[in-house]
Amino acid sequence: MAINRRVLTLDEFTIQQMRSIPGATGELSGLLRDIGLAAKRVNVEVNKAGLVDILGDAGTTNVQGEEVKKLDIFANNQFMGVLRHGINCAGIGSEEMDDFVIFDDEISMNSKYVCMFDPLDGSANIDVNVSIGTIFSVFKRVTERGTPVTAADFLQPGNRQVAAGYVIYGSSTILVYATKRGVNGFTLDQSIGEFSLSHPDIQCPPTGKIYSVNHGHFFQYTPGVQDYIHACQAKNASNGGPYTQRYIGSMVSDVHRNLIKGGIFMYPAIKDKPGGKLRLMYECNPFAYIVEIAGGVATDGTQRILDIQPTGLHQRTPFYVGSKLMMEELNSYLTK
Ligand code: P6P
Repeated sequence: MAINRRVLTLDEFTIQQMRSIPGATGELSGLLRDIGLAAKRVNVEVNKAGLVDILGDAGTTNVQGEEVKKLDIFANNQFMGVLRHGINCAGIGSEEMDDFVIFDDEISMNSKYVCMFDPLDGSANIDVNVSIGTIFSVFKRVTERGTPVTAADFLQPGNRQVAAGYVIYGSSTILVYATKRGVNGFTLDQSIGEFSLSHPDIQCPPTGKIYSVNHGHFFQYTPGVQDYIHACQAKNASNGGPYTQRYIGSMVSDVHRNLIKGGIFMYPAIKDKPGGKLRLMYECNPFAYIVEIAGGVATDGTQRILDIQPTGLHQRTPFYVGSKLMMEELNSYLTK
């Protein structure tokens, strides 16, 4: 029977990518396949949430002081388990874990990569059936293989990522990942249980008509941010508008939509979050890497997200990301 080569599965795609890179060892491809496996297991639980006792709060709070949902813990355990028992990851940092986790068996310690995860972003939306997602970032370790990883392996600037991606558990389940070779999206084909290439070579449109921000915080934003939001509201057919405001409150969905259609997503600093709400290492760095590879821009309002030298696993940052020309217009307001 002829094999349908038109639609590659994630596994086929990562192996094809590996074959085209001289000297590739296949470890990164294997790591991405491991992440895809864990995402499929999380997807099963997310899709039946509400039918089984996995909704609601776990009765604990995480290092961020936020209520942990049962699905948060399940997702964290899935990604931790697959990577710990795989052969491609030496340790992980997770939103759900106070400190990074060293995989101290001999095979894991000999692995080349470490990962950062937000296992289930937007989990406050779980109980009301709004789409949620997983976000991940991959670094090559800087310490010697064969030894336990250290903080230095994780606290690298985002410009040293070798891959990053996200999974959206929504109307369909899609995994998007980027390497320096490009951004590609894979939709879970339930008939074969495989992520299949659906969005090859994703490019972020240079401009768009969607702006995403929480208007409820408007009076806490700086004048520059407020002026840019007013400029978005004033757009009309004569100056690239009219714009639409879209804000789901689930970062993976908001940024994914704007990546595909063109747009800008903003989470500025506010009074009770002067350093911003979103985390640098496992939310902003991965999306900044993906969007930049796709042709967009990501800053903290003053510098490239990917150039920030991290000082802590869970540090936060103001976050602006999206279409190049829209980000340039935003910057003209922030630097006035
Ligand atoms: P707010 C979800 O909790 C999250 O971390 C992101 O997914 C989302 O973009 C943001 O927070 C929403 O925050 O303050 O607007 O509800």
